[in-house]
Amino acid sequence: MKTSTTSITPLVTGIVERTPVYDIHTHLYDPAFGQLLLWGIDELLTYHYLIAESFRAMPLSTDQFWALPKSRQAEVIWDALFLQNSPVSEACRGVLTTLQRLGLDVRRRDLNALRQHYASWKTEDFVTKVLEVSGVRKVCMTNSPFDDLERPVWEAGFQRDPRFVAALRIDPLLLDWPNTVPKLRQWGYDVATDFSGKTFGEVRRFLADWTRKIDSQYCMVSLSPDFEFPGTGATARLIEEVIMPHGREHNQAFALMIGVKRNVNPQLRLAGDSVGGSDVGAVERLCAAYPDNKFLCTLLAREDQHALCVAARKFRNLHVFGCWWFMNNPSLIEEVTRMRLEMIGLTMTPQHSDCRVMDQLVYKWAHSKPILARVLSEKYEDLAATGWEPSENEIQRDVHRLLGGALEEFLAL
Ligand code: RAT
Ligand code: ZN
Repeated sequence: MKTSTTSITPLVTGIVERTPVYDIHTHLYDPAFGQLLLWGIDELLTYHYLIAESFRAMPLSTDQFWALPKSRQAEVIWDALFLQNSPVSEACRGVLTTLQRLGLDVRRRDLNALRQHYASWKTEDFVTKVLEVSGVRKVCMTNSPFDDLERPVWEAGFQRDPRFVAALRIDPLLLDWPNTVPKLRQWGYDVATDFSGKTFGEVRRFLADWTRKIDSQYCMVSLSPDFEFPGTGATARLIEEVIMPHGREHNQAFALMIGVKRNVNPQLRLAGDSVGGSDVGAVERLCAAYPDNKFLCTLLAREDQHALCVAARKFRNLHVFGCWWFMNNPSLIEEVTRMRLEMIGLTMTPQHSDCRVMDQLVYKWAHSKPILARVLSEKYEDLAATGWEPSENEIQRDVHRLLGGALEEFLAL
């Protein structure tokens, strides 16, 4: 059955709302990881996006702030960003959307009442509730064998929760090779700082072991604006000799998240990173040099988004994803999603959540989905004006693709 053009927006909105999401990049954990899976009101309030904003609005010095226990940090952020100012920023609004959709009453502005409400939940039930409320069917974690809290959990083994899939994060390997060598040696891999002997083969064995151990969906790294390829440093060398052959052998796409300037303000700790323009040419050269490898890419700088779309038009082995971090604001999501649909159609993943706190799934998707519905409706209306009216089935198919299905297809190829 064809739909009439006048009803397209409500229809699309309903389909987008109901279509379950595969969230392809988060910092959430399978509940088996215990304390590593963050959730609750104090975690929401001490999200690093809010920490960065709160320093602009509160009287404490950074040293005074960091000396506080987490519950006090949450209180001073609540005071600075919610009570002393109206919480209009995207990250602040996100806290309120989350609480509201979880059934809490935000009108009283009472942090302790919110805490009491949270106290009645158990982790397992809370995870299920959040996945249900946010409409998320599957969550991709970020899994680092170099994380001393995470590694032992994998090594001990556990019963996997099928709603949480893994992705292998390898920043220390590619960005801090000299300090990674001793670790690899300690774990039984015969590697040398100067890449001599069996080094490349041994790093491949390390990646293969972890890819299998965690059942990795893809392999990922975040890179600074000055990332170049080809290059003479350890990063480019390891990409050529290790990551590329590993990717082909184990069908592991290589996800590049480029544009983060780490630690521009060290006093802010995890909240102290910034943004810089990247060289999209480096991504194009990788895609051209390795046509049998698959690449995922998201860029942090707004000004790089157009060039990345152009690159994706040239390389079918490049899958563009997400509005990452500083891009994850309604005005920018709308602009970028519209541009991507216009330039590469449905062969991309417009959004991922990057959640660090379980509850955030609720707001990240509640805020992004209406934008996607709006932009998509506009595009269908443009089609309908030609007489090409999309059917309900076609819309469902398209939306499934945009909410994770396209990535699943790309990775399965
Ligand atoms: O978005 C974030 O929370 C950042 O801190 C980073 O973790 C970033 O998403 C990354 O994966 O490096
Ligand atoms: Zn991330």
